Amino acid sequence: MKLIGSYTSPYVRKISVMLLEKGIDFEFVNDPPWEADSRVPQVNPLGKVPALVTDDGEVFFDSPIIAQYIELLNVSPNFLPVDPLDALRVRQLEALADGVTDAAVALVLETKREPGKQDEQWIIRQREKLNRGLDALEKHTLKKQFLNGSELTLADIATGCAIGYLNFRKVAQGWCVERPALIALAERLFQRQSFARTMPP
Ligand SMILES: N[C@@H](CCC(=O)N[C@@H](CS)C(=O)NCC(=O)O)C(=O)O
Repeated sequence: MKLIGSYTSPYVRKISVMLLEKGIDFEFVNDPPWEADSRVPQVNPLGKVPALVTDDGEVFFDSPIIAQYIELLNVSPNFLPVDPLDALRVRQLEALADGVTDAAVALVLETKREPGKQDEQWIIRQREKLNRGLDALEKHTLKKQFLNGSELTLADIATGCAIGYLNFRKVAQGWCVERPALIALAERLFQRQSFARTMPP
């Protein structure tokens, strides 16, 4: 299978980490979607990465759908609980972590605009989402090794990628203040080979 993405995308990293953790072979195709000659729109009409192309040529996007496809391959370790409602709860936390990433990406894009053209209200709104999202993740992580207990799940992988992106883009430098459980989780995750090998350049 081919994973089309860029080295800096936190959503692509989420999928790379899953594949590496499971030991699934894949070809990484570096195709940053912001480049004028990007071929991503030919694969994903939305022009976004990640996109996954299976060996049969079927295409899946976006990252939660790709994650579900990878889980369907039944390669251990599983990153979703067997019980459907428990699995949905993990997916809810994945959506929360992805939402933190969405707010961080929006902040990065907005603050790249000339100072006079930046929308202050929009920036405040994204910061609020980011902070509320991190607070909720902190609450879920408290007194646990991982978000769902003692097993690594998709929720942890998405959270690690969200925090990794905050660190990489320095978009919320104080994210760790009063969030000790998230700091411990991030340290635990970043020690894993899958996270070390997918650090943004
Ligand atoms: N919800 C999507 C978000 C994907 C996304 O926004 N990727 C960014 C890269 S970090 C992208 O491709 N942006 C290009 C664009 O929006 O045109 C997912 O989880 O896959």
